[in-house]
Amino acid sequence: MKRRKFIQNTILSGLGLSVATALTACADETKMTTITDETKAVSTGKPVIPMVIATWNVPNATKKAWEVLQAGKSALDAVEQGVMVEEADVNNQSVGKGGLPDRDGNVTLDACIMNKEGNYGAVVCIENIKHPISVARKVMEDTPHVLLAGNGAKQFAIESGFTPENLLTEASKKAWEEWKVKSEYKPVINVENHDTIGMLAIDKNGDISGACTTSGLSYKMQGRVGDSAIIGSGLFIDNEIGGATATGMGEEVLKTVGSFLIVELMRQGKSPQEACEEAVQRVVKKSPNYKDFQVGYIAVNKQGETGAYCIHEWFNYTTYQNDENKNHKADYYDKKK
Ligand code: SD4
Repeated sequence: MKRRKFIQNTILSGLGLSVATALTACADETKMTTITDETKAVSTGKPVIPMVIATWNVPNATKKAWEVLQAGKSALDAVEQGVMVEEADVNNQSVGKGGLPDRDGNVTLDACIMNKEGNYGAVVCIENIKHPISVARKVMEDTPHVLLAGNGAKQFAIESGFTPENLLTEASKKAWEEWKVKSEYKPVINVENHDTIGMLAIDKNGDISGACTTSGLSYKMQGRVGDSAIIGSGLFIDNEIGGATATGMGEEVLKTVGSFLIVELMRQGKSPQEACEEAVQRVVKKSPNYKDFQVGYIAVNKQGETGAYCIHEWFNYTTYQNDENKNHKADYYDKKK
């Protein structure tokens, strides 16, 4: 099933009731590549690198990252430039410019990046900057800190040469205005639509990096920060082992430190697929209301073997590996409907 269908099937919560129409309208048919059958871990026995894996159906982003890797650049460059493609795409209403705003109409973005040395940089609740991932990289490389928030993050970005701009597009403003009619926050959540872009890459040297970028939960409370930019939750990389990244209900990912958990499970010998499944099961076990939200993980180990798993059907992800840019449907937990 295509992302459009996933969106149509989604019963959006009180946090984003009217988003369905907006997201359906914005879904770009040209980007819909074939979603293959549910895939378990790609187990090849021998390293399949370089490679790129990203949450959701983002062939333009994985293609960009792949090209960067083919040019002999680092995995860090690849994931930054890869997710920038989605940040710049105004039709993607969950990331960067065009992201859906918080309940007061502010587009606030979270992003983080992690390199092969285990260094990390992040920005949360940053406004007016189209490429938070690049600001996150600058935090990592140019400051003594790892995480800048809100105005401080924006100020740093401007001082670093980023140009502030309005990120609220007409389409997102319209969706927000429609949502405001009811402004329901009551969490009657079913499966929210999540389009956070988490990307992991392994370069020709076998080194791993990752990036994660989002506008977070639409119509969230002002100041709300999700999992995406928080180390260990939305993203974690250990160059000796592998990496993992998350999409979905950030509060649930945070409570189980999902990406760190997956990397640690791989360290203990689990495959990326087994590790993603166990991390999802951890969420399910801790949250009696797991039927009301989605969490999806992707992971890769040092050999380039991949895994993906989610709670509810229709989370998909994209890999660029073996010269092939491919979308896959992830296997899922809640099969008893
Ligand atoms: C968050 N994990 O802020 C993100 C939401 C998401 O597309 O995946 N949005 O909780």
